[in-house]
Amino acid sequence: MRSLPLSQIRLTDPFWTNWQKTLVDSTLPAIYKQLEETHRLSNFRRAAGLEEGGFEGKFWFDDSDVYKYLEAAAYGLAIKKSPVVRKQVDDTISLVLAAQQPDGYLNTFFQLKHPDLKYRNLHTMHEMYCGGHFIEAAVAFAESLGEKKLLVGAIKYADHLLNTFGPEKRRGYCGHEEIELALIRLSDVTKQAKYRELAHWMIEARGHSPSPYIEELADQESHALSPWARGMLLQQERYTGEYFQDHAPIREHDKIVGHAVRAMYLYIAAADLAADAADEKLDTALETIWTNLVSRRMYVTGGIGPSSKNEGFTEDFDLPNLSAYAETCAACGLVFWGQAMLQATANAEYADVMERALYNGALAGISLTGDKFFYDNPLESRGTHDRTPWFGCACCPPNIARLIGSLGKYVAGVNDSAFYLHIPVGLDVTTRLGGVNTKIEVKSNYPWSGEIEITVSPEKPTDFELLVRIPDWADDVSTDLVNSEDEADYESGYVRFARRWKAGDVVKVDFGIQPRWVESDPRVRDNLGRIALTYGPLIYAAEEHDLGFAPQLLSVDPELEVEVTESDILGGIKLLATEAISEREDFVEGLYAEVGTTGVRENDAKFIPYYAWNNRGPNSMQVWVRKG
Ligand code: FUB
Ligand code: ZN
Repeated sequence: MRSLPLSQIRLTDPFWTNWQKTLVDSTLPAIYKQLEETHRLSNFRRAAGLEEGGFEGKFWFDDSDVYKYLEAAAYGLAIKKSPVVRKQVDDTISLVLAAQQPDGYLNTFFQLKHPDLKYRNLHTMHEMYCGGHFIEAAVAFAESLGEKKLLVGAIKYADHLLNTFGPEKRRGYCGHEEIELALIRLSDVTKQAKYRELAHWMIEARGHSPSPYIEELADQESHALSPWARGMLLQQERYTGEYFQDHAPIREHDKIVGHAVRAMYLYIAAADLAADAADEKLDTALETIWTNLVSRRMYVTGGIGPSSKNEGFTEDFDLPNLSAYAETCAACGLVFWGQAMLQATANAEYADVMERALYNGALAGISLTGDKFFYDNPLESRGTHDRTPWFGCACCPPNIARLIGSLGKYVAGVNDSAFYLHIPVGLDVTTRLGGVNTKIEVKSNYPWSGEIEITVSPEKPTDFELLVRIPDWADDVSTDLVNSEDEADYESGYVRFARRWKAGDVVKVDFGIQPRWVESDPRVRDNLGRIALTYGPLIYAAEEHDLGFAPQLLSVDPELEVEVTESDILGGIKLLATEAISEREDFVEGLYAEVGTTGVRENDAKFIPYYAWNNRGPNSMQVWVRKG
């Protein structure tokens, strides 16, 4: 199964069309402004010789933010014309190409600051990570807009890599995975196998002892760029490599470890390797890692990587709420990896996770206004968290931007004889099915309503399968193939209609969205005695703004009715409300007293979607509330 080219799919439901409009009108200009103000664009000007000065900025991978912005802008411009974004993008592309060396190398940190140290500190310095994002931006322009200017530079860059690394050349791979998946995308768009081969070789090279990173430590001069890295590389002077997923050859990985974003990006590329070689051992390894992640190490929001220490994974069931790191990039990465696994298997379980991460853990990373961002996404706040316009390490803003822009790639999939609706958003698609040009229109007001209507219009009657995912949370689904006696069957989490279609055939599906309380595996100690409220794909949270007091004081009874009401707050969310008890904060006896001293009162507790929290300023918030 493959995703649809963005030129063939348009999202039409109010929820996502609003986010995509916000992307073009607000997010992209806001990110561009930050790129300029934080010298990220000046670095390119300086490397191009258009301006005097050296590298400015806190991080050696600042270039990657410029590329991720470009990638998001390519998607945005395919959705909506904007002369402002167009001009900013054209200027940026010119700068990037002007900064590239004649031999294809491009990295403003090294060009401006350490020209003699290129590729000598692969473990920390992110050169190929930046290059990977350069390639992804170029591919996005080629695929979404048919513009190849940046692609010419990206090919030159990839050829430079091919001349430097590989089986007969140097054994080297980047400490932050990304180049692998980017080379695969480049292969797809150029139809040149050599880029995919290099990507696959890098995945295979990883995790074998001795790691090239150990040898790099002996290079005093390049090691001086990242003296702190010694502690990450060596534990009691022993190399473990887990942080970079360099701890074992890929087929021996049996759980998710290390830095979360790195892991996601590696396994996206590995899914391609597995599919390419029909490699059962690798399939099994990927399934095992995935299962470990989603059944023991993922927040209910689809956030992943609980710890700020390694920006990544710790132990099974270690999912603290208040200190959750759950980086926005990691949730985006989970959507991306979920899609790669889904395309390889057509198993709806991957789409369940994609949907969870998309509507919750990833989307919480951006404000409703599109110009403020979260880096970490806790499931509880005591009023100290607040989205900001930018970060010193600014990976998250352009990552959520590129996900929103490219959403059409994640919600549906096709092969020659089947159309898959993974996430029931509203959309218009024109594609070839059963050898015939076919229009598919999905009318939907998801996630606020579970009722959708699919109209299928092939140019002439044709046979193909229409598959609609039954979400894991849906327990009362009805389907209706209007004016037909044809039966549907079920396959790997999808309801399937396999038949001859003619223009105007209609399928109606009702996913029966109702508020539902969920609980966790008791081994997640932080959630013991707690429950979380959901509505379709959305995880809800209680915020002090709606309660008038901190949600930590609440206790709710899951047996009581949850009322659903339309609202015009927070962009028109559905509010959920239930009767609840809360402790009064009028404890006057000192710090400790007899049980029963604390008074309680009855409240009407309102809940809002988690993604929409902190849009009315900082305040206390909780996803897992006490069960009373
Ligand atoms: O290192 C590049 C990016 O910055 C990572 O993906 C994020 O976790 C942050 O460290
Ligand atoms: Zn990030």
